[in-house]
Amino acid sequence: VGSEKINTDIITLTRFLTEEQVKHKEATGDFTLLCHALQFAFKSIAYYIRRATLINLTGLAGTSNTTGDDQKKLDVIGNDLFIGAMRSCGRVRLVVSEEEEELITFDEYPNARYAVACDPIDGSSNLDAGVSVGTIFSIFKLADDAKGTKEDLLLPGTEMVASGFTMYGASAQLVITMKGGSVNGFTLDNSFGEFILTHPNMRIPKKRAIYSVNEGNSLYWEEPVKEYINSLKFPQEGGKPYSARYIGSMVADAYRTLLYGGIFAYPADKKSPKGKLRILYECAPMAMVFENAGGLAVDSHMNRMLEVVPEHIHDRSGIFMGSHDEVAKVIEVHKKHQ
Ligand code: AHM
Ligand code: MG
Repeated sequence: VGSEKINTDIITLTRFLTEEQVKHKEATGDFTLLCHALQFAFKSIAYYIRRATLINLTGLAGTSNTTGDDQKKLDVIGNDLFIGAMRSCGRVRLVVSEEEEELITFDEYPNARYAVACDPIDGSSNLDAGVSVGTIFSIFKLADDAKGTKEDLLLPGTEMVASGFTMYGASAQLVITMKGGSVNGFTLDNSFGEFILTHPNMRIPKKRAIYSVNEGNSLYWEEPVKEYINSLKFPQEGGKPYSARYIGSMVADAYRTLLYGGIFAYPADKKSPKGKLRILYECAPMAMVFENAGGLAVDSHMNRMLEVVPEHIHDRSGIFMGSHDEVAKVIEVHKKHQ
C-alpha cells in the first residue's frame, strides 16, 4: 500500500466534538462530556451485540417492559449500559428509556443541565437473527426552572439540542446532528476503538422510488395511506412502480433511507390510532436528523414531526419521513382527503 493512500489526518468523534466545542465560545464542555459518555455506551452495546450468540445473550430475559413487550437479554444489558454511561458522566439530570416505565432521575447531580431520551436497542425483535438494530437518542437542555420531573421532558422536538442514532450492522454507524447543524456519520473502527468521520454533511437525495412500511398492517390503514401506497405500486401509465424495502428495525430502515433516499412510514392506523413509534426517543430524534439532512418528517395528521408535543414520556405518533419530494407527495394525498 502506497503511504500516499493512507489518511493520516483522521477525524475521530472525539476530535470532532472538541472542534465543535471550540466553535461555540459559550460552551462549558458539559455537552462534550455527555457525548463522550454516549459514544462509550454505543461502543459497549456494539460489543455485546457482536458477541451475543457466543456468550449466551440471545433470547428473552423473562421480563417485560413498559408496553408489555418481552424484553430480550440484550434489551436489559443495553439499557443498563446506556443508563450507567449517562449517570457516570455527571452532566445528565433525567433519562427516559423505552425500557423503563418511569423517568430516571440522577439526584446525585441536581445541577446537571441535560436530559436524554433513548431507545437503547431499537428493533430488538430482529436481534437473534443477527439483523441490524440500533440505539436512538435525543438530548434536551433543561430549562433553568426545571423541577426534575416528567413534565420537564414533555417538549416538542424543536427543543432538542442534539439527536441521532447508532446502527449496529455490518459495522457500527453513528449518525449525529445538532440543532440547526449538519448531519454527520461516523463508522466504528474496531481496531482503533474509535468512531471515524466517514460521512460528513450527509444530505438525503431529494427523491427516490423506494418505500419502507409494514404492509402487513394495510388492512388497518386509513384511506389516504392506502391511496398513497397504491399510487407508488400502481403508478399512472408509463410510470415505474417503487421498490419495497422493510427491515423492521427503524434505525436500519432510516439509515438506508438517509443514504439512498425514499420514504419510511409507520402510520397511525385503525388498530393503533396513535401509531406505534414513540415520540421522544424514536420519532423526534429521527425527524431532526432527516430535516437537518434536507428531508422532511410529518406525523399522521401531517403536522411537522418536530413540533409534536408528547402528552406523556412514552407517547406515540404516526410518522412519515424521508426525501423531500416523497414526503411532499404524502402530504398532498392527505390534503385531498381533508
Ligand atoms: P421496539 O422499540 O420494540 O424494537 O419497536 C420498534 C420497532 C422499530 O424499529 C420498527 O420500525 C418497528 O418497530 C417495526 O414494527 P413492526 O414489526 O410492527 O413492523
Ligand atoms: Mg423502539
